Amino acid sequence: MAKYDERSVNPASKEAMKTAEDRGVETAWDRHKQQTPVCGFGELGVCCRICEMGPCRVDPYGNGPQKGICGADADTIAARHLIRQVAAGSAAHSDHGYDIAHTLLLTAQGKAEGYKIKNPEKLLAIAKEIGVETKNREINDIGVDVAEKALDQWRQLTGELTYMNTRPPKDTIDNWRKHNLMPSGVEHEIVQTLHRTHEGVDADYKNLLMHALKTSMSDGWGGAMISTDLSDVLFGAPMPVRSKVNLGVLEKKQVNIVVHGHEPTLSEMIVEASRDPEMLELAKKNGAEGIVVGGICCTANEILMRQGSPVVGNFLSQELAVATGSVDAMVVDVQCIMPALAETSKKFHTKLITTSPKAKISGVEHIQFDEAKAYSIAKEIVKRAVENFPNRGDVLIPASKTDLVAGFTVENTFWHLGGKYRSSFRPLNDGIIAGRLRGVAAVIGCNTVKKIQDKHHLDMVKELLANDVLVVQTGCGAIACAKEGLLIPEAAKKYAGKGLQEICEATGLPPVLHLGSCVDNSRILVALCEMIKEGGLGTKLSDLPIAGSAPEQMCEKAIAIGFYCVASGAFVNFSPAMRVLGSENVNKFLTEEVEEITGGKFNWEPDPVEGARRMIDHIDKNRAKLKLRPMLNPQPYEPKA
Ligand code: NFS
Ligand code: SF4
Repeated sequence: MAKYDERSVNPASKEAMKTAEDRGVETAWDRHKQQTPVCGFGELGVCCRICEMGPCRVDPYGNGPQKGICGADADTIAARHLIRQVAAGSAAHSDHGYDIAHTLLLTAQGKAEGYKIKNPEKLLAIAKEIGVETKNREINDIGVDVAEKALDQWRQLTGELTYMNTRPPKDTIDNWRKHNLMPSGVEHEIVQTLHRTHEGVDADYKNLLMHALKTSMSDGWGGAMISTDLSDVLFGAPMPVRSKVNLGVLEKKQVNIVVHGHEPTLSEMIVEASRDPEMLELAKKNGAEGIVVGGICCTANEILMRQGSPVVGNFLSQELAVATGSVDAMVVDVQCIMPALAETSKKFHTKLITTSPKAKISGVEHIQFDEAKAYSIAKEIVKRAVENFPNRGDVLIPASKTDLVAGFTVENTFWHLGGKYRSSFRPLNDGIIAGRLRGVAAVIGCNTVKKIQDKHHLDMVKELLANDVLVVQTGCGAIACAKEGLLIPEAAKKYAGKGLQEICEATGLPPVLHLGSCVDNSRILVALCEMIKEGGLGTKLSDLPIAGSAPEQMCEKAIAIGFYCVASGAFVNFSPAMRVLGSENVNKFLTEEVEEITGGKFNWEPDPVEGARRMIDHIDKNRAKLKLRPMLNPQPYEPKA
């Protein structure tokens, strides 16, 4: 197994890698190797292919051309490329949010089969917040108006996003207004990004990057936040739930359906269909003892949070799951789905099924999902999986699976922290003010073949915990730490500093809180707003002793998240670094100058422990500014004076 040490720290992953290799299955790690050596110009962000006169490149060492054919320099080229990535990431989260809002609309109109508004309390709260009349009205009528108003956030061309007015502290809003960081509408900013980055438009890197910050806000405080809120309305608010994670959740004697992708609209229905007595009967007839629906990537987080469904793995485990030979159907919708799955699943009996009109793969069976007939379609998909069970060949499932607790939200977490009768953020703020907790860190994001799978999440989180930093997680990072057993209350004793340990003991919370999928990073933004509201930790989001990181980031969505966190005032350690190192100016803006504007900035530290320490440095800096008392207990990491 040592051979796979450079690919993953997870024993089950390594076991499945060996199985894959023995079975002649190529994985992302193999293809990564085939891609080396990588193009240096691309890596440094100084390659431009925006117009048809190019591609052009700038020599970052000053020996070759310093400008493209049109005269664009390294700053313009790097900034332009990056802000398109921000727009693409924002579009991905926001389009997901749009689908959720649209599903709410259809549901409230009675046009969506199988869905209902499971959380009317949250709907009412949102209605009040965004100015929808609630008095003496049917819940579905309110639902229609809330959905329409939400959809307006995409269509709107003037004004400001609603949540950016209702949720953050006033000083933060004032600062955003001063710097023109309030988006008018989700789609408008993305359209403008594409215009500005067209050949011969914006050639001022600062102007470009400021627009990237603004565009990303339409994700964090717009599309993603609406997605989270309306998912809670439709599918119910998550509550703390125990489940299991890792390849070992796949069952030898049961039908295994893996749902992979992002939107809960489909996966929720598949979970429901898998519990249908008719389907369970069919499973028995086909020789299976039951039906497992397990998730990969963020769709896993969605059904974990709300249904307690087991998690098969994170991004880099998708091919490994198929290689076990035990997946009867892999059902995918949008985002983070490797096209390679088509070839891998052909080597086994696995039925790969695409479901979104936006995401097909050549040669792969497509069963189009439609909200109007959601339950029937979900049942049809489950049926295909069940009927495929007898076609299995050799099955080799790694035994490993780990316990986890997930399902934390702004509403329920701090209800916990406050004890049963004191639902508030007071205990969290008090813990920080008293020096029991050093601060809060969000460690989020993906896996990438450029890093050893999960290692950077784990090393970073452990360093933070040891230093009394409460960690919140989403996405594939949360799955990484879940596999290691960090998401159970017992982990506090093993990994947390004394102060954090005491808090975990008193509340029964794990030291690492799983807050959901990547769109649920919006929950973190809302939690920060609540911390300011509670008092004692400053008046702006950027005053808080908090920090963020994506230590194994790989996609445009992660870049967009990084941007809205920095725009919202957070220090963000992001690795691998964005492709801007070929432009000194762009790099300097992102890692230094932007702090003057938003109070947040990027840092590219690749070493996870050092990255954690830079986050702690920032937390300490803000603690000092707030004149908080020194930490109660000795800390393993003390910054050099
Ligand atoms: Ni987030 Fe979630 Fe995972 Fe990265 Fe992909 S699944 S939306 S993008 S890889 S964390
Ligand atoms: Fe080259 Fe300018 Fe065209 Fe980019 S936009 S490909 S730098 S000519």
